[in-house]
Amino acid sequence: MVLISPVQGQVKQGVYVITLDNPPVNAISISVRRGLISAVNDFEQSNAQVAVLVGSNGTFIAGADIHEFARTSDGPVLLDVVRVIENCKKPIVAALQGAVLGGGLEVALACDARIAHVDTVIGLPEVSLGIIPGAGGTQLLPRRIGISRAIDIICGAQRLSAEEAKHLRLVDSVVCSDILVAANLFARNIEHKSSVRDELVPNEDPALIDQAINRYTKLGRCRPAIAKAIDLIQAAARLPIEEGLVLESAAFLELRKSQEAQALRHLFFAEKTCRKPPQTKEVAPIPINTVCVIGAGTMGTGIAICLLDAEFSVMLLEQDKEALDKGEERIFSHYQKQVETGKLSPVEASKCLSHLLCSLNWEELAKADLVIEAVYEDMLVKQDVFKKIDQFANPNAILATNTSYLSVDKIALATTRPKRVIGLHFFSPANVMKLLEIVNAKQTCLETLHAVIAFGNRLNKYPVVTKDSFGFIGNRIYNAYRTQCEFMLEDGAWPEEVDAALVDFGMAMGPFTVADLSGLDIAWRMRKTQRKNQETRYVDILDTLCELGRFGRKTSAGYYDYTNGKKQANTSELVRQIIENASQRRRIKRRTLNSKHIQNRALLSMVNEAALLMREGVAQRASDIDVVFVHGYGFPRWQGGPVFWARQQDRQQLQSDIAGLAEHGGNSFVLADISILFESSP
Ligand code: T1G
Repeated sequence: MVLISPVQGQVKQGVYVITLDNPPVNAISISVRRGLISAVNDFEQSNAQVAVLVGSNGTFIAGADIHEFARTSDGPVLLDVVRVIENCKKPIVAALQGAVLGGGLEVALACDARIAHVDTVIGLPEVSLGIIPGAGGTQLLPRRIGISRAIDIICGAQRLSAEEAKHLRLVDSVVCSDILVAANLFARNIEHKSSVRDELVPNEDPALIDQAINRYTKLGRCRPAIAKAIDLIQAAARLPIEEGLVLESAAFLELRKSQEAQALRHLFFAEKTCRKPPQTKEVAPIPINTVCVIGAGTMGTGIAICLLDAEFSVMLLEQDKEALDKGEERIFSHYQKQVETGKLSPVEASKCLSHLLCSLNWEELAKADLVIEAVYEDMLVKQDVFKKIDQFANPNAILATNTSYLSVDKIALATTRPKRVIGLHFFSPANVMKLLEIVNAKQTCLETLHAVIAFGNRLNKYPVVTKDSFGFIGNRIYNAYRTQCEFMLEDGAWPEEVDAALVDFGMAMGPFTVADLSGLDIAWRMRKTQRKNQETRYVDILDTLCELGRFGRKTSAGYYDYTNGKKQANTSELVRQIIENASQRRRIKRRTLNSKHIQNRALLSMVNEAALLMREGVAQRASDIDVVFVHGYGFPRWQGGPVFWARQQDRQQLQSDIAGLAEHGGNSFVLADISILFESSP
């Protein structure tokens, strides 16, 4: 079998055109590296005096091939390609379009000029993968744009437009026409090489550099790639480029092996995978352009804003005029704030708002392709609303509920079209959180499922499909984790100790701080509707707090006390007494639990529940569970998610540690066989 190189070179009207074709994004794999080196050498031997490097598939180069990072491959590295381009005796012009990211920008900077199509996106986002630019980016970029801007772009993983890049002299010209024609024209007039590597880092005010460093050293913990990038960018000002490149290569190889980089790579692919609909027979698409949101409360208006941002036509429907006016006001003030903070221009904001219709008239429903119900979280209320929706909505419309734990199967039975009913569990604030749980009910048809997955992707969310099961994926795991943390309160820990241990692990907030934030009364109300099984260890600390009217931040008292909205670091004597009474009632002799113990029990409870969800078929893929917990519950990205964390442990030891949870959980604890987390597709 003849392997055709993904890189072809040929002379066209006196210009040597090097075309890179490695779909879908021209990632630089080993065959691309070999092909580029061979094409540049061939160009050098040819009669052509100038070359143009262009990508197929509507893009330049999206970077090194991330699939290759997990293995060491022999053959040339990307820095070898950069050097061959820089040392070529004749000039090479880069024709930029689509994505010019990571190694793609490093290759472009090695060229002698860069012409960019107006729609090009340019950047060095490697820190998002826990690594740093490894083919000269930390040394070339500051030579062209200075230290402080290079720190912003590399440590902030910033993606620049073509015009922004031109402003920084990263591209020589921006065109709206065919990029290859424009680059060829430019190439004919280029007279000599001009390599970025020969430039010196421009002098700049040290205060600007310090400010840039401060902007990123505070950014999140466990970000060794950011710290290393700052060191290397600053080194560019004092070291000859070859010395800087040696340091950069060593750091790149070290970071690439790091647990953080492996975790971030795992998430990169997990996020792509969850966006793909089930691979099945051809499915007739159901176009969604007009969406009706029912309920103008916090969730309803958050969902409406999310839809307006994605340029859907939105109808916000309420049955109560006052509630509708409040909801409309909430949306308008959101866009006003976006303009005040410069996130949107007045024109952009009014364009979004022009797609909004607020109404009390249910007849409007007939225009919607998709109806999203976001009313009070009560089964009877939702079933009534769905009966009404079913009457007014057009026959092809998809009907979705935003329920966070109620049965979508049951809600579907309230309609005459269960095949068109599905769950769309948005997370609050809906216009910010990227997770969208799609609840695929028993009668939901494939067309409906595919349509809402495409809808979720258009909202730029991660649409994770779950079966209809209490708590779906995220709340089910969160409930297990939160229950284990409550056990630890009775066993001897204070809320601030549990919260601190989990924040130390990397969670955005501890469970008791989260509980106070969301309101203890919500969980209290739900607990009262659930049958108590005597076998189950039930911690009633939250109930006692609620009976005292301590609902959390909104009542300035919950697990913690709040003064002027500020949380007191330690729990009060009253709360500690409530906790000690709970321990006494259970005849538990309280003992000190250290941070590691707290972290382990919390994580083990998540892993056990994840395995149960996989066994029950509620989650389709183990990697989906990581996407859910990172994007919905603040699990630290650099730890990869509960499943990724489990896969880093010794499997036998992990299974035995999880079995140990049974001593805390009583007879109701269901022990999972966690092997499924190691077997299922990534
Ligand atoms: N390597 C391998 N595959 C990649 C890839 C990459 N760099 N980028 C994207 N893909 C795949 C992706 O998995 C998906 O595959 C398909 O392309 C479409 O992606 C030495 C070391 C380019 C803006 O971080 O930001 O260079 O699921 O669904 O929405 O210094 O992908 O279809 O099989 O996202 O149009 C630095 C990461 C690498 C860029 C396109 N580069 N990619 O977005 O499509 S490190 C990046 C993106 C590096 C050097 C260092 C986006 C995109 P599949 P997609 P999209």
